[in-house]
Amino acid sequence: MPSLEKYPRREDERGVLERKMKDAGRLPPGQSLTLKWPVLHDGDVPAFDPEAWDFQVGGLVESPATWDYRSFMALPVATVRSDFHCVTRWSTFDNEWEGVPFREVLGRVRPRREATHVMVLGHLGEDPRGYSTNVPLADLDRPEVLLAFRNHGRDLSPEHGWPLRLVVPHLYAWKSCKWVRALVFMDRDKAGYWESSGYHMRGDPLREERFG
Ligand SMILES: Nc1nc2c(c(=O)[nH]1)N[C@H]1C(S)=C(S)[C@@H](COP(=O)(O)O)O[C@H]1N2
Ligand SMILES: [Mo]
Repeated sequence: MPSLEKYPRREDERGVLERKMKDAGRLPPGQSLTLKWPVLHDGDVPAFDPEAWDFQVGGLVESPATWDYRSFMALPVATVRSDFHCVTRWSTFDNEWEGVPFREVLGRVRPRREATHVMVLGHLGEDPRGYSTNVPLADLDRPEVLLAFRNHGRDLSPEHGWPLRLVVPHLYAWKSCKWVRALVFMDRDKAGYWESSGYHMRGDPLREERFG
């Protein structure tokens, strides 16, 4: 009899990895591991024009800033390995992201004392500020939060957010705004795109903060 172990089925591999993540406390409740990297967003994938692209930071900061593409890409970069949890119940693990640490931006714009939350704005179809998601400042002021442009050593594909996306690994993935273009610092929490239709204001997957 030929050994079946020579021909592991993909589902077995998936199940084994999922069990491993569950045992390690890394699989949030109600989530399942996928070996694929699904594409999920509202609207069309935007075209990228490096001449027109900019990244704007305003609201309650000491030094509002606008970077063009070249100057943003000149900021310090880091590589972070992290997990990713979509509220539609799939999770991916040990994703290697490369990008500008969010803290590099914080250090340059210097949030004012009153700033408690950030509205993150990104493309929705043709509108460069059409998608939005609100995130507590404390959840962005962490070393693993990146403004990312590469995944596993490769430039992001357009559908995964090229040229720049936010990655907030410890919150549900709708907070990880693709095609990110602007940040607005606020002194209170305000609902973004999905949060306005009932998604949770914070979205911690370990607490299953999906709705409300
Ligand atoms: N601009 C924008 N960013 C977005 C979304 C979106 O609709 N528009 N969807 C979010 C959701 S719900 C998820 S799960 C992740 C998916 O990222 P991926 O397509 O790279 O897997 O992107 C998030 N970022
Ligand atoms: Mo999602």
